[in-house]
Amino acid sequence: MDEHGVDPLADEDVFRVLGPDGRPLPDATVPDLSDDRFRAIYRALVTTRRFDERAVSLQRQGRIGTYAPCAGQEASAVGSTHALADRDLISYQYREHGAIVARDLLSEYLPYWMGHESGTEAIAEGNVFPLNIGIAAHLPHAVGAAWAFDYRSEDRVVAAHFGGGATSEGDFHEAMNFAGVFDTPTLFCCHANGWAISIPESAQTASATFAEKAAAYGFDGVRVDGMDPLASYAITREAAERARGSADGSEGDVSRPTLIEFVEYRFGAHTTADDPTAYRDPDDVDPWRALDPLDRMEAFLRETGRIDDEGVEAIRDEADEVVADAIDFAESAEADPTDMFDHAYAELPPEIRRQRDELLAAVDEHGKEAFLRGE
Ligand SMILES: Cc1ncc(C[n+]2csc(CCOP(=O)(O)OP(=O)(O)O)c2C)c(N)n1
Repeated sequence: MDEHGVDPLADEDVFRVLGPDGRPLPDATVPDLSDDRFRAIYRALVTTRRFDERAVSLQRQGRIGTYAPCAGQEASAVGSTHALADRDLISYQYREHGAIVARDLLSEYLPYWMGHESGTEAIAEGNVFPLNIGIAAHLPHAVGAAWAFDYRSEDRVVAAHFGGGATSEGDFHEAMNFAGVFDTPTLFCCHANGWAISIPESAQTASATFAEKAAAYGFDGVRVDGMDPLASYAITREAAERARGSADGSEGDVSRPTLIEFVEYRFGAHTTADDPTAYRDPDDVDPWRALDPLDRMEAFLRETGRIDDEGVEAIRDEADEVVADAIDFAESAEADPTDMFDHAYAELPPEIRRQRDELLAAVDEHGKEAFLRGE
């Protein structure tokens, strides 16, 4: 181990490809990917981290709303998304920004955090459901979408992301039960990041692991080092094959869901409205920094001759550029106060229509600018 000390997952039964130092473990199988794909995973990790740093800074400047940082959790979102096909659907909570980066949707997405509903509308084009703040409320919808894919014989799976705290919600259990009974092609991606705001995992569940909850619903639960991008890739790939019903290629295979517990750690605050020093010692974070996914992936690429100083520099520059472009794009988005009525209903219910008409009349009277925040 390095200067940070003991590997926090040393005694945990988690699937890993890379050791904490980024070297493949002696008995691990490194996923069979092209050099470009390995570098693309690294690029997405670096871009996600850069986005995260800039997003927190933008919030502090009043340029975006409340934001949920993801530093430390990039590998699970990026690695799992690389293991899916583009046609597969992603339904996420609010912290798995790496999935959006891996789908190359950052510019389309960022406007959401600036209050533009167009942000969530645009990512739908890339097969990503809108983010979900009502904890676990997206899970029955994700299972419903997976069921629909199965019903229509479409070869598509759904990766549904959520935190450990979400497993205490009824929606989680209903979704898991339905998926188990009806064999929906769903990957339940549980991000065990240590906390649900200020509640530690030890106070969240009496189960030894989140993964073992899957047994109650009759399907597999697996635990993986969620700060290892290649392990996150491999385990998701396997789960996606099982969901497609082609795990071992044998005829008659049925599609099965999987619960994947990504064991990881949230380095930063729950959101920009949170102060983690109120409930945890800053020193608690340190051991987890030794598992930083960016360092491990960079070390892996260097060790295997897939990248050098110049390559790393180029990827960092590219990440800065992608994020800067996304911010420019988002800040140039035209705001319309009536947007908030547009995307929830195909047809507005009478009461909502009345509210919209009232707003339109007020906009007519006072001008649009009166309803938009000034610079
Ligand atoms: C139904 C519901 N209850 C409570 C909240 C308030 N809340 C927002 S985030 C959060 C914690 C969620 O923790 P977890 O699912 O572990 O995800 P994490 O934030 O750690 O990524 C809570 C309780 C909410 N958004 N929705």
